[in-house]
Amino acid sequence: MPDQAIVSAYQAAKERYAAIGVDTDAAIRNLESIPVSLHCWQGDDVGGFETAGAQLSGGGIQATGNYPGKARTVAELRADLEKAYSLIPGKHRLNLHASYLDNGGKFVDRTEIEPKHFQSWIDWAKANGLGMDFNPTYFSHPKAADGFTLTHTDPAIRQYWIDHGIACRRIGAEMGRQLGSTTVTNVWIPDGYKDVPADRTAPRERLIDSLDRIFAEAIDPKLHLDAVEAKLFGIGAESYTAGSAEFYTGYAVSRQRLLTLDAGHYHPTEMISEKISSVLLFCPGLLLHVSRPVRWDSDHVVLLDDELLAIAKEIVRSGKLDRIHLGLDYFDASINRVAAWVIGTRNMIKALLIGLLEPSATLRRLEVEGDFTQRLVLFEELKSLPWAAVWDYYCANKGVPVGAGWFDEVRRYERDVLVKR
Ligand code: RNT
Ligand code: ZN
Repeated sequence: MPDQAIVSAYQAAKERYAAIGVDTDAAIRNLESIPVSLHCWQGDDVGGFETAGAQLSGGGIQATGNYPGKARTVAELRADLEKAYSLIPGKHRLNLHASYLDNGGKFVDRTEIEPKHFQSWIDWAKANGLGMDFNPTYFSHPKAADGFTLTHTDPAIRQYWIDHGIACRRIGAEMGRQLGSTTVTNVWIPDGYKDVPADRTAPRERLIDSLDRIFAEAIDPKLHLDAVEAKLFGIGAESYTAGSAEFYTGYAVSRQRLLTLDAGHYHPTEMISEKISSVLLFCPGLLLHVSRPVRWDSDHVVLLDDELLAIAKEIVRSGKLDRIHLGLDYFDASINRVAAWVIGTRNMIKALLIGLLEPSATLRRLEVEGDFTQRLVLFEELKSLPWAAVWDYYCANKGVPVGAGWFDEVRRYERDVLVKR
């Protein structure tokens, strides 16, 4: 049971919200039903476990920093994740990349991977009450070293990556089946040109063909859903990205797949919060990669900033939570990696709570009536309502530390476990 101070603060907050027509108990009930998919790659700087000491290479993405304690094995990554989940209120998910397979120390090529190479992850997820999401890995591999995968001009290399995609969907479906919770498998490829291309069309034609081949096998959507992730540019692919926003919007709509919106994959003043409502009108669903771009697609830890709040509010306002899959995507190696997970995920959940505490019916009525003055008054007033008391109460009820107390636990873990690696 939460202590008395937390309960009294909650009771006071409940009354304040009730006065504007918001039921805080209902908001809490809704909040517990929204899982966030934690990205495995924050734990080891996108290294993976294909070979001992594997490191992120290529793909136009980069983790910077060398904070001590990076997970080097499947067991270490699981221990770190368990620590993070224990400090985050609610039941969530794990988002795994194919390169994080458990191969028992024996190299398995990406076209050869099978559900059995992920069985220990599935068992672990089941034991921890987590759903799973999945991703083929189109980087950190000799066949991706020149920056091209599904758009490759060499038919053999392109086929290799198509086969990887096919293998990953089967694995994703098996995760969904065993865990009884739909797995979203997200295709992101780095393919693009550093300098101005002569032909922007041909790589995109090859990409359509590759994706169609990957998705050819019908899979029960209750077990598994496909998502495709657009991007603007990458390091070394500054001038052209085959899988651009327009490309994947067209692809996802025409093939009725999920579109992935990553907060760092658009022009700097373009916000994904603005895109959610449109995508939901045309695609069967949406996968969010909540991230934070600083000047570029830098994948900084998610803060409780204006854009995070805008994303969360759009998710809630859509009323289409069953079609929105919520994942995080950042990797900061310059700070404690477990803390990075906890900060970003707690912020995401806080933002959702703030969204759920909106008096949406009133705001919509004011808007329809054309009373934009009062709409603005209410929006501004909401900012100082005591949502933090509801958040503290939620954390206490879920048995996770209230306030920054969770960091003591991470410090202890750093001292006892991480620095000894
Ligand atoms: C890269 C994409 C992609 C990756 C992960 C590791 O820019 O955002 O989602 O971050 O697949
Ligand atoms: Zn992403």
